[in-house]
Amino acid sequence: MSIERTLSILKPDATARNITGKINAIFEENGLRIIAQRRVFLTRAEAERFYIIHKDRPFYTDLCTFMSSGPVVVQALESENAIAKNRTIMGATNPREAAAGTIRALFGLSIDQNTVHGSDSAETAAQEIAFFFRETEIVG
Ligand code: IDP
Ligand code: MG
Repeated sequence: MSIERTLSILKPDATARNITGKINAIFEENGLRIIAQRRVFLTRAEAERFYIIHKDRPFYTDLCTFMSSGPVVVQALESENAIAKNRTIMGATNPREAAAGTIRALFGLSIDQNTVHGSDSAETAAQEIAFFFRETEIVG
């Protein structure tokens, strides 16, 4: 294990319900430090670029529509083993399949409106953090 950084996004369903603080409290209670954070309204083109890896999936259009439908909070989180730790805390993609107590089980509304994004590997974490933050905006 080593200190890692991962990209997190609090999705439009989280900002709409004013629960970003509740979610951040869960990260902090679990030892994830929020070392960069910004609230942004993604353009459709930005959402399409961020999720380009999914461009051939049937849900790509709906995903990009949703992610550009309201404000999001983009964050870099840091801890030991942060990438896998955040995926565990988030829960499964489909909130109905997410383990009890996970963010998606607690707050997710549907497989589309599942409240949080988290990087899934060291490679994507580095790419996704660089998508939103300059090095000077990250204060560990
Ligand atoms: P993840 O967010 O758990 O990593 P991914 O497979 O990377 O899941 O998918 C990205 C996002 O696309 C998901 O968070 C979810 O919002 C949406 N998504 C994934 N699979 C489906 C699906 O089968 N139907 C509708 N939306 C989906
Ligand atoms: Mg993913």
